[in-house]
Amino acid sequence: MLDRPAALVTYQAYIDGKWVDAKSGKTFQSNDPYTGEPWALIPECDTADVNRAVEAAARAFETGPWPRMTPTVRGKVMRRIAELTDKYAERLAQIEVRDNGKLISEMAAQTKYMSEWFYYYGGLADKIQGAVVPVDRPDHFNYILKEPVGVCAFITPWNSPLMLTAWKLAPALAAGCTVVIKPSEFTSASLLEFMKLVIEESGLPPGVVNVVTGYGAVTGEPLVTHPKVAKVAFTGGSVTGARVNELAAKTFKKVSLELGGKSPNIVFDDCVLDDAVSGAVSGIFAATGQTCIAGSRLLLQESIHDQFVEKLVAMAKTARLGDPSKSDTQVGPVTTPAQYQKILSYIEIAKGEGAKCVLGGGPATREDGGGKYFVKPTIFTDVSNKMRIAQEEVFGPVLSVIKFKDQDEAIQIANDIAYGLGAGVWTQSLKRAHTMAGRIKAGTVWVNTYRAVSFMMPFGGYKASGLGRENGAEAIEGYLHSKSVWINNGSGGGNPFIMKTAS
Ligand code: TXE
Repeated sequence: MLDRPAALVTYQAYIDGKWVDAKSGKTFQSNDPYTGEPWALIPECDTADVNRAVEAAARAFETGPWPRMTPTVRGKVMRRIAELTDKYAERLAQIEVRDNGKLISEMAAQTKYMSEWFYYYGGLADKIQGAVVPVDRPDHFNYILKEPVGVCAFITPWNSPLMLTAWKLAPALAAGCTVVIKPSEFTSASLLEFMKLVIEESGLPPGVVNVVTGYGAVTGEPLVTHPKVAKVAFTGGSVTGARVNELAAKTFKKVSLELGGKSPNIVFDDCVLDDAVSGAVSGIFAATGQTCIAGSRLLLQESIHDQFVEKLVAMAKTARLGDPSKSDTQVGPVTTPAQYQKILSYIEIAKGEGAKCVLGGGPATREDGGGKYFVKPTIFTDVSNKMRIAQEEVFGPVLSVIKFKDQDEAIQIANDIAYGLGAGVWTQSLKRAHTMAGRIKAGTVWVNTYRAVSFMMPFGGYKASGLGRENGAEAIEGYLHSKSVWINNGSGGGNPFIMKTAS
């Protein structure tokens, strides 16, 4: 269990290798979602601080050693970052639990696994290769140079603060970019600890990674609009993502967006029932449902619907609510008061729409094992895909169960949504598994599993779930320019008034 000292911990921002207060001297409080009490003071950075951080990152990119050192040496520094991440994984997990209320069992696994991103992309640093292209012009030698894009801005959310930063930071560093990160105002502490324990100790040159803390409009907007930022990588809600995309477009930045979801978890009558029940529970109640990949629409084939719901309710009912820092807790608090209110309001919307609440359906009090910001694991049946509870992201422990007749109807319902982040399929038929994987419009399809992610597999969304991909070898392309180089080894002759195309 976490030791929760009463005194507030004071943090500083990290700019150009130095710990600094916001220029205005302003701070704001970060709350422990389990107790509802403030536990940390975070600097409230504004445009002046953002400008300082971007200038530092720009200097580090234009004249500093990081983009200039050999990629092999860059890879070695990244391996050091990975080793230090491993070393401090437990400490970082504890801070995340204190700041966002996720379970220690989940966060400890996450922070431990996080080092793999730095090992993997550190290993890729000296495998970023251009190409020689046999262009169809005599006497020409052509090649493609891969170059880092420059200063990158990361805007990150509160649900997995460090992990979602690592997904961006590791490929950016491997490419030779420099970075300014703005974490969520609800969960800044773990990143600041990461800077102290890992980045400072790793020997990364000053200015390569900077952190400014604060609110979206005050800190985030000056960052995503700064003319010296070349790329924005954002994870958060779709509405904010659209705004960030619009702002970044004005100065033609590269943008990647990992946004919301309303993922279908589809169960066919030929599945292994107990596995699918467990997969449905994990899809929606793990992390208190506060994940972009939550399997929040459970599509059940009508022939197994009643039996499945019975088993599902029986399993979900046993979930142990409580202190997220206890290793046997299964459902923790909601991270923010606003999110708590949002979840409760969606429960009321679902009831008003005529969905049938078969489990939960409101706040969980201390008597239920909960506390201040706890919501009971909630299941609605008799949901139609047209209802708001089926179409809109709740981001909480609220499951909508929708019936389907056959495979075609399952596909139609699965794709009839603005989002396309993930999907689960439960079947023992190999043919059906491949057909579903091909026909579902989502960035990830899991068959007979759910919520699996790896640094080696691309992750991202279709439609309102985002732009671009993180993870896997291809993610590094998002941090690179391809430059075409043309060397004419022949004469300079030819008609100067027409474009030089193939001879
Ligand atoms: O996220 P926001 P919020 C969803 C979830 C949740 C909703 C709102 O449904 O209920 O989004 O949550 C920064 N310019 N997800 O408000 O606003 C902000 O400071 C630049 C899904 O917490 O998306 C934070 O750092 N930056 C999700 C980050 O954007 C701005 C994870 C994300 O905040 C900004 C979290 C602006 N104008 C919430 N406004 C997922 N898909 O994983 C805000 N920010």
